[in-house]
Amino acid sequence: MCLQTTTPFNDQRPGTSGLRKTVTVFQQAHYLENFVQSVLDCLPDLPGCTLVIGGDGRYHNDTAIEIILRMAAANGVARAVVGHGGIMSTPAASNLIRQRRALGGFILSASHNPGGPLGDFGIKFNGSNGGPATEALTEAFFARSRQLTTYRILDAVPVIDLNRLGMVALGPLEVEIIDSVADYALLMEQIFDMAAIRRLFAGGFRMVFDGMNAVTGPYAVEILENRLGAAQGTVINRLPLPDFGGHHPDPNLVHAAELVSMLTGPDAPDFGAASDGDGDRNMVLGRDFYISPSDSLAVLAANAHLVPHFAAGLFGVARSMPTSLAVDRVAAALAIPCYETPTGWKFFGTLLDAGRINICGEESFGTGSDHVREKDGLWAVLMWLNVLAVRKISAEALMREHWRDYGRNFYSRHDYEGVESAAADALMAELRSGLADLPGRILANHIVASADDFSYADPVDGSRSVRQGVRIIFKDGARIVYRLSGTGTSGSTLRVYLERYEADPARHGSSATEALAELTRIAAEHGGIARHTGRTAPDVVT
Ligand code: VG1
Ligand code: CO
Repeated sequence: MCLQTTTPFNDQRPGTSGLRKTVTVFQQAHYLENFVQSVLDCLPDLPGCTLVIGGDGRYHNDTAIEIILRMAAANGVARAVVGHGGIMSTPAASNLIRQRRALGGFILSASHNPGGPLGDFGIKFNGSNGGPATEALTEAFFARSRQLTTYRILDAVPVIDLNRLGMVALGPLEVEIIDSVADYALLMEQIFDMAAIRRLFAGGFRMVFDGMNAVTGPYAVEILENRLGAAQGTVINRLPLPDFGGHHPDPNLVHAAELVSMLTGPDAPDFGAASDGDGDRNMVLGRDFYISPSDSLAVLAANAHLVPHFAAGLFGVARSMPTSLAVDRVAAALAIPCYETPTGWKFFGTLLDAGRINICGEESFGTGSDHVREKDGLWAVLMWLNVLAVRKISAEALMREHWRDYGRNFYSRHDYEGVESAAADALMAELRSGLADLPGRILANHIVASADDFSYADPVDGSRSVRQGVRIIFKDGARIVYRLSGTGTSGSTLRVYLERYEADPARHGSSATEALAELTRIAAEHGGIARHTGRTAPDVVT
């Protein structure tokens, strides 16, 4: 046991989803150790507890796990449950924390950020409910990190071989290395109509799942190919690699270009899907047909009762504020509540725990339910497969039918990446200062109904979160939202979210780009995007 002296770092405030920095920052002496000790110091009941530890396999994963294990041992943790090879998807970790009644878990991932020695690394703590630490807790971690002068770590112990399944002792700590795929696959079998999906594949339904050389590959191979009978080779880029094979593991139209091209043309498979670095995101595609995450959330909510886990129906849904209002229309039709939360999965936790909602999602390719406390990429894909198997129609037909019944919320997100932070802050400050004058003003043809900086009071625990994004809501229901990303590691990323409702089925055929062209111009001009950032076009449009 060793009590190591250290000096605090001043930049360890977790963002939207954990602490994310470049690998080089994490490689500084004491950097990871300081953050881990700050987290451990904020946890009650640490002695004798169980912790789950795993990551998305990106560069620095093994080193970080070794450090966390030695620190857990020195801090009185009794048992650590670790994924085979140090690998565990975020939803699988959430499930294990719940199943093992662990005090919580460390998830090592920078999710959709690029990996490798020059890429990003991240660490996040999830609590005993399996969900990301609340904002109050992450603020406590940050406060502790600014005062930390010592940390505890076991020294002079051999390095554990994370590739050997079973139990091994690390000083007083029991380390259990497990195959996290098995537990996760079992959970999925309890939720879905596996027989119906098996029949779908047996009937010739073809799909491609892009693992993006990130964490989901092994889970997808086991569930889709081995248990559901999808053709061998359905899962591409299936091998988790420390640099994700040089790819950017962000499942969107830009970074999953290979999958998009495979889904194009008359001979393309029926269905395509991709997941991100840590397996919590999903993008789904029909043949020649892109499905926006907001639409996916809405259509899955509308058809959830076809899935055994939701056979009794939904009792509530939630979406993050920038996510489109498509799911609100489904909730209204079902006469169930729809909650609007700030961006980030941590805000769904209290609602899920309290049994107020059983499906929720974000526009950023995140969909999930009460089965775990994280968004879950493969779960969303299985939801689609289950619904398609029962409805016996194509993904495109299902979506078009949904628009016909509920109307279509045209939606798009524009990201301006790597903007100079001072410029991005100035843009947001200017937007905030102009909010009071907006209601009643006409921007192009649209009358502003309301404008604010979104704040949220958690209906379960009453905690408040402020400054969660500037929104301008027009009388016709159209919306523009501006916010800065909380997951980047250099400069700032400005996100602009655009949405417009169209009831008329005759107009549902246009592309989101066409339908949102006017709103895009208004957003650029009103935000002074070119003036502040020098950019005339976004880097990524989803
Ligand atoms: C982004 C998304 C947000 C998501 C978060 C973590 O955050 O917008 O919806 O919850 O990433 O997802 P931001 O602050 O960059 O907009 V993941 O898959 O990185 O754990
Ligand atoms: Co992720």
